[in-house]
Amino acid sequence: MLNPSLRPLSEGNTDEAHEFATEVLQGLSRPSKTLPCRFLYDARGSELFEKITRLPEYYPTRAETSILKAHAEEMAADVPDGGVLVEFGSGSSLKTELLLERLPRLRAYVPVDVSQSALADASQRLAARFPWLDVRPIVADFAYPVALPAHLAWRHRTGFFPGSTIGNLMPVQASRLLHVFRKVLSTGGRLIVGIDLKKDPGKLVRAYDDTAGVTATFNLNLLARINRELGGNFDLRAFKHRAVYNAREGRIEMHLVSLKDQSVRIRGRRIPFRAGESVHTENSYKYSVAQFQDLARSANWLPSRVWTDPCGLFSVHKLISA
Ligand code: AVJ
Repeated sequence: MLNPSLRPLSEGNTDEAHEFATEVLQGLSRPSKTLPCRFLYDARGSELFEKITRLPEYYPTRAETSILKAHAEEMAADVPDGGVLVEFGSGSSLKTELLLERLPRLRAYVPVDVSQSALADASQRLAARFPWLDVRPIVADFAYPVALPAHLAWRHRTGFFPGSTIGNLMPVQASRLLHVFRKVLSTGGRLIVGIDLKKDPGKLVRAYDDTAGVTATFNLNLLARINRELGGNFDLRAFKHRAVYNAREGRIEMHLVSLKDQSVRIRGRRIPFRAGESVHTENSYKYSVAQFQDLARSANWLPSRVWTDPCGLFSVHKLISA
């Protein structure tokens, strides 16, 4: 064991399995069927998403990484010596290394994630690579305010939320999340947040419906997960992945479309599907720079700088807590 601080602290304790069952049955009982997108990311789903990030059609990860590589110096410039970097939904913390390389006088790094194993792996790797850094992982859902370890309480905080994860949320929920981050990061705190930009709908749809079918497998894994964990009997060949751009809402939508009239049993309940009926599984909102700045202002953040890649595919914003 390296350092006892690397053992992730746990906050809250949701009953995952029970919650999964309840929300699946609720979502599939609605007139327009839905399944919450956070359940896409079990171990298999996270592995498939990792594969998505390497697909030729899926530009966001590469575009954001190129922005971080080109501008990490400027992003790190006003993080004060002795400050703390808090990452929300840190996962494998790969992009974070690009910032940490530029922050030799950072005091502590606090990755927050629901996956205890991802946190433990990333924390060990970062502690080895940046030995001066106090790495303090917290197992928690970033949708709720987390308390930083007491010895870091008074230090300046910078938040990091890359990956366009905020695009999963409806704008009102995104605004609420930015309010929560303000609470965690305090007045004067900073937030560096990545968000995908609006662009040609054809390019967007191809990014979410790749020719190799990885995104289809990722989406269908949600049904496989219901079969595995809730004893469901979905026939995965009787549902088809569909990605559409909803221009009115400014979002990519992922759906699973029933290819025939059928019914499925889940936890002893029978759920009917008509041919062509769809289950809405995920949204990925796209923002112009001005739209995202308006969203930030709605949550009392002051837009500061914005960086984009040369092709204008993706944006990284720096916000200052008002
Ligand atoms: C992880 C939410 C950023 O919206 O681009 C990718 C999820 N879903 N392909 C995105 C996703 C299908 C991804 N985020």
